Amino acid sequence: MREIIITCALTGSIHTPSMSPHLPVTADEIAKAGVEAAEAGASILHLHARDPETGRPSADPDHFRAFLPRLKQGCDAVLNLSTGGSAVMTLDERLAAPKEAAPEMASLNMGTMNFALYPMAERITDWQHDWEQPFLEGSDDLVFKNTPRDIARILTELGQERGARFEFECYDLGHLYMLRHFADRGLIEAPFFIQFVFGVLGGMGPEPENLSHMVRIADKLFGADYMFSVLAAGRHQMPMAAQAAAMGGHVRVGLEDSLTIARGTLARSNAEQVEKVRGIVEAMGREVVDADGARRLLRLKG
Ligand code: KMH
Ligand code: ZN
Repeated sequence: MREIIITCALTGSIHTPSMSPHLPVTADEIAKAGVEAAEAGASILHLHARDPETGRPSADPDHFRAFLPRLKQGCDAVLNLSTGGSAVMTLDERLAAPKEAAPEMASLNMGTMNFALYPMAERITDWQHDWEQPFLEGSDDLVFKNTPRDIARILTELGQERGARFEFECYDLGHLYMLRHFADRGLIEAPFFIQFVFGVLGGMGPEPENLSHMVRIADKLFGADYMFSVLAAGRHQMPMAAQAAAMGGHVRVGLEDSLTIARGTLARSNAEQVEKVRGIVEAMGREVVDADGARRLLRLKG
């Protein structure tokens, strides 16, 4: 495929404000980061909210309401609300804001897994040893719960009842079989937009062989009915994006996934990462689509 979608994940729930002064936290910062990322070439914005007082990840619909209208007004990008939230939120909490907002797109994590954050942080701190890691304490006992019943509920309440389509987050091979199961149950329709996630301890490691194998099995399970995108944590972000682009896939960048722009250098903004990945994929002959291009490719409700 010549056309390529760039997703930008603006803030997430893993990094803390003390790790980078550029991580967007307030509604103003998230809205500004999203508009800039869209101007730089991101056609999808993957969104989490934060409590502006503490910087902590938030599931509070008020915190989403504070930036969603501004993003809609300021850019045309597809708004993709996380249903993953953070591993310490309940599913009811994770679903509250997406149900209210009824977005075109939502993330959907395809299995229950460990979600350990120490090694991710270590990979980041390979380059910046003095960063604080306050809320990472205790992450060696976190279970990110996404049971088949949870997945079915998200598909029903956001997909069937509100018309959202999904970024299917697959951290491991078994998640592809879970996706096939839901396709067989008739709860999802092609084309499936699969986000391969690399570098979370509990999921697959950021090895080129893992991406090749995921694509090989996805080809067997879904044939022409799917597209893939790649996100990789920390310093693996750009190399794995380049591999995805070389293999005909789409790419995701953003400060949710990596705080740096190069070895030892913090990214000054989400847009800076979008510009960088755009340069890489265009140099490889791929054509970055705008938001309407992404809507067409992914058959979004618009
Ligand atoms: N933070 C990423 C590793 C979600 O928001 O649904 C995965 C993610 C999950 O983006
Ligand atoms: Zn996310």
